[in-house]
Amino acid sequence: MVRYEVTFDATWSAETHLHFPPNPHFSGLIGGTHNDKVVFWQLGEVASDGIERMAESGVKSPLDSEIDTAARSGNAYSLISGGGIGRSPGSVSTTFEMNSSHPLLTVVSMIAPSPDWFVGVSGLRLFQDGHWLGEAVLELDPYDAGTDSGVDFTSANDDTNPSDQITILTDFPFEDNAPLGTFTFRLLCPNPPAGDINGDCRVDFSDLTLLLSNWMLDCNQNPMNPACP
Ligand SMILES: [Ca+2]
Ligand SMILES: [Ca+2]
Ligand SMILES: [Ca+2]
Repeated sequence: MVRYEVTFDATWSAETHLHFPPNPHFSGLIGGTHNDKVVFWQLGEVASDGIERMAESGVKSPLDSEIDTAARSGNAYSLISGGGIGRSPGSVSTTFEMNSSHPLLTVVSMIAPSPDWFVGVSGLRLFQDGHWLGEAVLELDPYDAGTDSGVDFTSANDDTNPSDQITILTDFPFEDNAPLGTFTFRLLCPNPPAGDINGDCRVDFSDLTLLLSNWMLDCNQNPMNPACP
């Protein structure tokens, strides 16, 4: 089992986007860690009830129940549930646990106010080639859940029935094609093994490279070397 921290840095602002609503915010982070036998949402597919409710109202239920159901069948491991961003631009972090039989991660947040727009990631793999990624940074595009037909941030509710596919929003009001922020996933390593110089919880050639780059370094002779204080 390992622990990761996710930081949602929202950059969405009047500087990054031509159309920017009053009271810009993001709903609380919600998602889970899982294996490849389960998908909670996907571009080109129809949204689940949980994704519809999250994208339209910013609520965590019933998406949390969908993740819980997957956990009871062994396909999900942990729930990711964090705070929102009360005003964009802004930032929020939370931590969660994963294991190597559940190497994927899904997490979402509603763009607010909006009809059914959200940011998120689906099935991001953090365990690759036998080891955990020390850090992963993802740019966040705006997605349309396909469950409400409103076209502007504060459009009245207009249920899309039957639902359309989930798509990337590239037209009004996101025709700038600028990301709304980033998710940064960072492996937490409270007890690093001896020799783990870059703090990714394992000792390998990248640590050796750092060690050799500083080998016999004399900071009196080379005070400008980045390894010197
Ligand atoms: Ca829509
Ligand atoms: Ca709807
Ligand atoms: Ca290391």
